[in-house]
Amino acid sequence: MIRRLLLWLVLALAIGTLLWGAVCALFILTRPTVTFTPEELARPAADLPAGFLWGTATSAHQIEGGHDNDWTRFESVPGNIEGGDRSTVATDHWNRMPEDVALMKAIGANAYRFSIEWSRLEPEEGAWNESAWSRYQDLVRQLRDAGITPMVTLLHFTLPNWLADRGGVVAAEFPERFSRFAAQAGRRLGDDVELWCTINEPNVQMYMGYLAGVWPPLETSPARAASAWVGLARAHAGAARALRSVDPDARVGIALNQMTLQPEWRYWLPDWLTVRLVDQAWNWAFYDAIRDGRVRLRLPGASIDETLPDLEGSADYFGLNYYHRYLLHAVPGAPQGVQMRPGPGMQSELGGDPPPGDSYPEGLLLLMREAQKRYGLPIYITEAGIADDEGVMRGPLIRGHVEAIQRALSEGIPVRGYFHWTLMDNFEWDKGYRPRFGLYRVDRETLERTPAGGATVFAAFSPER
Ligand code: IFM
Repeated sequence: MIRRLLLWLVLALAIGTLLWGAVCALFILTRPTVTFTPEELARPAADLPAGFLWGTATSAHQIEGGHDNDWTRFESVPGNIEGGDRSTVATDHWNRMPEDVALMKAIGANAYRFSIEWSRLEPEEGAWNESAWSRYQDLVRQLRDAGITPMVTLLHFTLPNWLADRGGVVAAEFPERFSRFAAQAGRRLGDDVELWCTINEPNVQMYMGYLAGVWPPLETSPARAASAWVGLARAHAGAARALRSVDPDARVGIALNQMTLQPEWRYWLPDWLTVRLVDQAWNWAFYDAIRDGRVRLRLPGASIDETLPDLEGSADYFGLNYYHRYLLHAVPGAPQGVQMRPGPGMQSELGGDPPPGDSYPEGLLLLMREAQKRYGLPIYITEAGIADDEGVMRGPLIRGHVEAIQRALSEGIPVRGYFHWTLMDNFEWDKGYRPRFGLYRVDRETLERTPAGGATVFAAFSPER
């Protein structure tokens, strides 16, 4: 009797182990990893194809100075920004545009992604600031004269105060007001601008402002986060329609923050399931909604399933902002049930608690493959970079990104451009000026720009060299 029981027990254990192994193998096989060897990273990259956009990315609030918007109000509250830093002057780019265009040219950039500041252009509802519009028109002309293709972002986190006061991105009127702004931009800049990015990182704006509660409007409500998501999705759809109707050549997309997510324990099913859930919500839900015309998002504490026909087909390209890899571990009781930690790669100096993920250039290839599988759209890497004060990690990082791009191209994935974040050190939101992401180092006293570590590597890969 006992022997029989033991036999059954062993059998059950063996079958259980087999099943467990099969399920883990299924997850592992459906999410392959990739590692670039030191030799691959050291080899001189083959030339990027003709027409490949090789540039830098910035945002208005982080570099221009002289703003009056929801963020400047937020910055005025002690404790909101590390070191008490303010964006008042930023890098004074507003007054140094020709100098900064020359900096781009000097490192071989042939493209530039920047944002136009809504609060400057429409400081009061419906009142357009003509001189600010002409400053941007001028910038676009300077870029074109220098052989630099512009990509214009319409919303990069900051909102005019009049809109923030009425609820910001969750206000019912937000999508319509934003579409009107997009139409103005298309009319005024469309002759020289083809590439548009409606919104930068809607997933970050939703998470930081409405779930983590560390950016304006400092909320921590899943229900409000879900409304913010829908508001941003509607606003994107409206802006895409507006741009396409005033400028038939417009090519429109949205830049999503994407992360490589891996299980902390490779043979632990709950970690794989956590990876699945977070990956879908963070990396794919927004563009899936654009593909399907239906917003589906599951957050801990709220979920959305809403049909938005206008969204369908509202992107001509996939915009990918890439910085971090995280290892995820399912921990009941942890915030949102997940513990996140960086992998073993280069560590960004962005700081924070928990610390940001590590830099893992291979992840860029994995994300491009998945995006290609899901959407089949041309891909622009709309941002990628690292906070690196000494400038020793930036060069290797760029090499890794180029390797990822070359491999993607060789697999037939239509990668069309790479915008390194960022041209020069700038105002890094709640972290102030401490993290240095720039290909140019900015002296905080004199605002003088000098090439930083990584600038020569960036220049060496330029298709213009
Ligand atoms: O500085 C930010 C940018 O505004 C959005 N993407 C990430 C960058 C680095 O943290």
